[in-house]
Amino acid sequence: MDHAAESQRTDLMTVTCHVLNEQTKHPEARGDFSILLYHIVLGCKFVCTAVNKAGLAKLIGLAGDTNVQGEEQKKLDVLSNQVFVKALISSGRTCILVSEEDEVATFVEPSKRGRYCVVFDPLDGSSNIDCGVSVGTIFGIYMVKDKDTPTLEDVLQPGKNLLAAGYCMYGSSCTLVLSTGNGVNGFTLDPSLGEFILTHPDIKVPKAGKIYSVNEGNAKNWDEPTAKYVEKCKFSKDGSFPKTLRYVGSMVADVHRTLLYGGIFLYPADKKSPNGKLRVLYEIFPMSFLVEQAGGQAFTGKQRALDLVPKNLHDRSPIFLGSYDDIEEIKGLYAAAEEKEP
Ligand code: FDP
Repeated sequence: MDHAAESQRTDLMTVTCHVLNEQTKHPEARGDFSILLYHIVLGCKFVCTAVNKAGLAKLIGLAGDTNVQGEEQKKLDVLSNQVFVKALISSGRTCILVSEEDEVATFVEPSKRGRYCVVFDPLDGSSNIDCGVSVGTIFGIYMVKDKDTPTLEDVLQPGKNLLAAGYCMYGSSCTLVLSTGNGVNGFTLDPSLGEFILTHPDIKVPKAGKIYSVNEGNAKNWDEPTAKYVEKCKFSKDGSFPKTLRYVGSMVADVHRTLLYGGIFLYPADKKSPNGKLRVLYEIFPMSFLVEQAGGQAFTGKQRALDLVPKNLHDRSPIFLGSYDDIEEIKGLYAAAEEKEP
């Protein structure tokens, strides 16, 4: 990239303009989807500001502390959830909300109802907040079948039915990555403008990668295909270089790196957690949607991740996602293990 030329660019494309441009490709569109995304972006900006201040919490009384007025302050994940729930309901375009923070789904009251269901994790990776590691918001959007009679079936849909998905990473910069089913684009928040600017158009995950990303502390409980794969990453027998290990432990950061640099992110099943750790609806589906839209693959160990049909809102599944070729390899190992089974 020619950085000198980039710094002189004046044709800045904001995420709002980008979404409106996309809308013009659908003459029947009424702008509801653009309004919904505008509210999601607003929630992301709010959470970004809150996360940036997290390090000052002890000093100025944020997150779980008592402020100068003696009021109890909310923890960042609780605060983020409330911000998103309010932003989504006030868009007037949502019908059902499923949040990682809430045990049950929120059915929006009829007077504020719209056609969209949003599944989201308002602050994923929040165990990393106190040490300043990147965290993020993950979201997916479905269309309700009948907005007058919404049911849980409207959100217990396979990931392949998602209309859009994205995440916002609160890291060294604040980055929004979005797909409306027509490729993947990345936007970086310009804090002086308060706008997300298109900085990573048409993201494509490299076909093969040199990085593997997994919590190796769980290795003693892995199944054979996962163990074999990771062994191969380190001690390849075909003369290829060993892969590099990178694991932040914050899904948004690990998936973001995988999208940009390629490689594989794994959160497999293990003996202690036979369904893995990550949640299907608001972690696995949106990330798998983005990875597929960027030319990669997402696999559960048994099937394409986006074909899963969740039974419950907070279901979990093992997940392997990333570069096309790397996922082919792990698929091969699982297929071989299945053939061996009596
Ligand atoms: P966290 O527990 O910090 O909220 O699902 C949540 C998540 O983080 C993911 O963001 C991350 O990929 C994963 O858990 C990390 O799990 P391990 O600590 O078991 O590696």
